[in-house]
Amino acid sequence: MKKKVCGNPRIWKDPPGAAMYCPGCQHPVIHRIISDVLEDMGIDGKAICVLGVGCHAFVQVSWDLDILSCAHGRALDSGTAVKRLNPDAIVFTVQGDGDCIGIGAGAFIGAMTRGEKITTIMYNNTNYGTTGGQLAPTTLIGQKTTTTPNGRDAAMEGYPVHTAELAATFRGTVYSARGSLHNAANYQRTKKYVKTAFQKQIDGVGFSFVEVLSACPPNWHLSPTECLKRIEEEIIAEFPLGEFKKDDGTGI
Ligand SMILES: Cc1ncc(C[n+]2csc(CCOP(=O)(O)OP(=O)(O)O)c2C)c(N)n1
Repeated sequence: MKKKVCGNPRIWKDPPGAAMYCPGCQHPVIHRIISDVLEDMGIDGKAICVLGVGCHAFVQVSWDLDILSCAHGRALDSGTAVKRLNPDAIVFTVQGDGDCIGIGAGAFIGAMTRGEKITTIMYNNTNYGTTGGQLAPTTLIGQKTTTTPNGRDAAMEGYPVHTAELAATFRGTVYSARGSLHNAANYQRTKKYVKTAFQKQIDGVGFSFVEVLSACPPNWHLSPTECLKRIEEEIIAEFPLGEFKKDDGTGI
């Protein structure tokens, strides 16, 4: 039997939309992981992607896939409808941190409360990337953004939200993990998390979630290499990596 050992995934358009991203941005790396996982699992033919608004949503020019673009933050409301009307489809949302746990927090919590059989991949670059790097719920204490020029101050702007840990507290969530891409080992681990999340949807047991840390060189005012160092030394200290929940939907 022939086994493919290199080349682009089936849904990856030629040329892929990676060219739309700033140098060192890791959003297209997450797109690639999702593409590979869908193909490896043989579910790319029945996958439907529901998008929020933001840099993460530029994936629509990379993928040859059924895609629904929604208003900012509303991907999980629309994704709910798509999944309920197409229960055999693999429905997943691609969302930024601002989209998912900022403006879309209500939709996110609603989907987990109902235990929708959807998968969400949240790209956490600790800011609102597209609009110029404003404070997001995930911004670190002390981090300078365009709306916190002196650095995030907990007394003024509150503390960073730990989305993967929060997701794990919902009974309707059966899988929650956080990965990063700052080295090869973590790239592989993140790929495994994405695979497990889709498997939970195939098993039909509930909502599955993966948060992935993503470098944002222009808004962090760092070089791509410095961004990887920041993730390793600073961001993981706030947002630890790993699986926070993995169950079979029985709430155990
Ligand atoms: C209802 C609404 N509010 C605000 C905006 C403006 N807006 C577009 S993208 C964006 C930020 C996206 O940030 P995030 O979700 O973190 O994604 P990233 O760009 O970092 O991938 C905002 C505020 C919008 N398009 N619609």
